[in-house]
Amino acid sequence: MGDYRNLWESLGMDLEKHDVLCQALPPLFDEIYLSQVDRPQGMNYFNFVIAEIHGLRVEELHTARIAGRKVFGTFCVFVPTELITACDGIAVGLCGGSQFWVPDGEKVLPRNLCPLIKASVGAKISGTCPYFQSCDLLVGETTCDGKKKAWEILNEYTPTYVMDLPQMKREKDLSNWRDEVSRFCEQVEALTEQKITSDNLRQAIHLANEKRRVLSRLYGARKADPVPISGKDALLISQIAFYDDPERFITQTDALCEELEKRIDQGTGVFPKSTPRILISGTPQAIPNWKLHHIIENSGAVIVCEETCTGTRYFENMVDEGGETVDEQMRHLADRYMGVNCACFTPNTGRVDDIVRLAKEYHADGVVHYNLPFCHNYSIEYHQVERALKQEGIPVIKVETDYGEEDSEQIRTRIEAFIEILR
Ligand code: BJ8
Repeated sequence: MGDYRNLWESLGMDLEKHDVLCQALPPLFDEIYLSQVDRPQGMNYFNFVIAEIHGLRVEELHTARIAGRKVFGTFCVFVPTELITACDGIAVGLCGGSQFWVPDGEKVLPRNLCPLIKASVGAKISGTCPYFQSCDLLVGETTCDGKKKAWEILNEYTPTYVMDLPQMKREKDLSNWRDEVSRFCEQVEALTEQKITSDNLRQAIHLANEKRRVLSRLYGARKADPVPISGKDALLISQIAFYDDPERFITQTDALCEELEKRIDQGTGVFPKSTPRILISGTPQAIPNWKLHHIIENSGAVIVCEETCTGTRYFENMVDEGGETVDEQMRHLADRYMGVNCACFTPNTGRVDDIVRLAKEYHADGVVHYNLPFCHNYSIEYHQVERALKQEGIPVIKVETDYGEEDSEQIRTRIEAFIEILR
């Protein structure tokens, strides 16, 4: 990474503490990522993005802000980022995936809380995340209880706007959600001092759909046997999708997909043909949470799909691009987002159906249900997921783990036993 100390200082970061964080990531990335063999050439771009994780993109945000553009930090795939793009703003996904930030989060939050929330809050209050420091507005949402209350704390540091997400999907909930999307639109217009028009919204919807399309293409390649790309690499790309420049991301991912499709034609892969195939389902995996993927892919299986918000829930379902007026476009936008099946909804049978469908589509031999500790929504929903998969004869195991390494060996033992069953 280049020298960005002046930039970080101007963002009010704790440089000493940040140095410790910067030293921890490269060896972790070397061990988990660069040690893989036969990686596609196209991964070089994503390696570069990680090498520059707190550098180049942060500098781009800084330059954009000097030019008057606004940066919005988001934490959930329900935030319609198209509205931000339409008003020439920049959306950046901020969920924290590092154990490094958890102790700082625990200074203001209870310990018995989801690590994703503790890490996200810790990243802000420790002053060690340049993305948090670059945000003009944080956008929270009423999903789980932990997040709902965390916004009140984050608001003490950076203005935080909260979208009221319904907890059910009845007609009246959809109608409330459409209103909520309009309310958010007004907020974005006010902050950016721009007006949404059918033209700028059409372009923004198209750009977001292109990102969905290219992620869908990437995931499509993972249906092949042998698999042309590891689950770890695919996860990395999904994680980067949340903060990279969208146009550049689309170009680079398309180029990678071309390479993957050639590999499929030639019958080459990163794991031998007939390696046991795993579908991950459950809570999101924010950078640098690569723990479960690393354990599974070092235990003789390959991950072929993630039914998570750093997976299919992020890119499945396009926004209908047919709207002519802003009202029609807003309606299509709101409707697409209501199609996301998060466990914060009740009932949420759509997610159970999705998991069964994806397991079949990706020819998964088994499902690993991944749960961050204290995420009750996903933990409780496991009951229905397990029952549906058993009915289909698809083996499933539940793994609940945080960002620490203490339980890695124990998880490895369980995963190895599970893979033995799949063989
Ligand atoms: S749409 S999964 S991104 S809310 S923070 S719910 S893990 S206890 S992140 Fe999420 Fe939106 Fe739903 Fe997706 Fe559980 Fe932790 Fe809450 Fe979490």
